[in-house]
Amino acid sequence: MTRAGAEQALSAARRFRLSGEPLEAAPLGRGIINDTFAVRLADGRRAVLQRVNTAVFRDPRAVMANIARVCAHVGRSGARVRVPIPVPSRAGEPFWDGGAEGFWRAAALEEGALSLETVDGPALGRETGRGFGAFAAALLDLGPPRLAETIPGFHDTRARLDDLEEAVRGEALGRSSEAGAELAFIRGARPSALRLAEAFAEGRIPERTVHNDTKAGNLLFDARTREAACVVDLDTVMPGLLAHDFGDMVRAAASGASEDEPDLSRVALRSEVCAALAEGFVGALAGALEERERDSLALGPAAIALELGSRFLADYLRGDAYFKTRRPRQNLDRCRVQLRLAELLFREEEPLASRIREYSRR
Ligand code: GN1
Ligand code: MG
Repeated sequence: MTRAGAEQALSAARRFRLSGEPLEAAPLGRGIINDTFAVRLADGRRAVLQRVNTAVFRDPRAVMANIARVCAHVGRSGARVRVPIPVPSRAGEPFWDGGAEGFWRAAALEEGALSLETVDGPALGRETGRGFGAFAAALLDLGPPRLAETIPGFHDTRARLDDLEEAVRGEALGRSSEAGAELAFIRGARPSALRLAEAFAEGRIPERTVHNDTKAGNLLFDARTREAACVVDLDTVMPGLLAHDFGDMVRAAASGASEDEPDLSRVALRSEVCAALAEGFVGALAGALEERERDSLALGPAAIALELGSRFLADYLRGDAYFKTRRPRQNLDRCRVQLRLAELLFREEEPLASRIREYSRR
């Protein structure tokens, strides 16, 4: 799927009931799936226009139906975190399906809310945990029907690891010779990474409705107070485990390094940031966590890091078809960062588990 440009975003913007005439569009954020733009309007406001990647989200209407239910529910819940306010299309739908021009949606851009891609210390870590925790807490009582699984098996770690093996078997580009050490690490860590999935398969922890993509860039902060303000990028909101949200959040924020850092010596683990993320997350879910679910949280970070590392590697072997890349070997670098993190996060599991127990007694 080729990327949409600013011109396309501008013409899509005209299909929505925005508060003013769209004047100018510019790329926004660092998502590696959808195309996101900020569109300046004649009345001085800005809107967020997004083209949904329909190669990834095969049923974008189901995605939008999930999001509508989740936003309505979180909005009513009194949660101390917001969700985006969608802008309807001229036809009154929560999206504009332009066929070959793409599947688009629009939302008001929150001025004064910032995306802080890196969690720069414990204070922001606590707020990140609190924001995502408050979102998860607000969804604990979302009634039936179950949300659509818009990407089946999204955090099915076993299926993700198996898919990597399939990519290795089907290899046509000769790239796996570059990734011998990575493959060996993933195979060796498989049993440890699968403990979370096993706890779920054996009925020891419940399914919840979760965000599934809790990197810090998907939470907006109040620019003045640095409080968590708004949870965005709700495409993958669907059934899953609290440990997935906790895990993805920690693996994404634990090191201050960027996700494609080629110099692995810069990928360190900041234990105090991990603890702060846990403190915020567990605090926001206070009382709702049963012992076994609480204890499952610490299994999330390393499992998700290994899973994502496998996804990056599988995509690299297949010629970079899924995640957007800007340079050769970017997905291999991304894979290496996640594997380094997985290694560090496995070691952090016990200390983190005991912190979580401590915070949940408060
Ligand atoms: C993708 O869309 P974005 O950039 O927020 C991916 C996540 C990964 C993340 C890694 C639908 O998220 O699972 O954790 O990249 N989303 C999808 O940066 O695959
Ligand atoms: Mg996303």
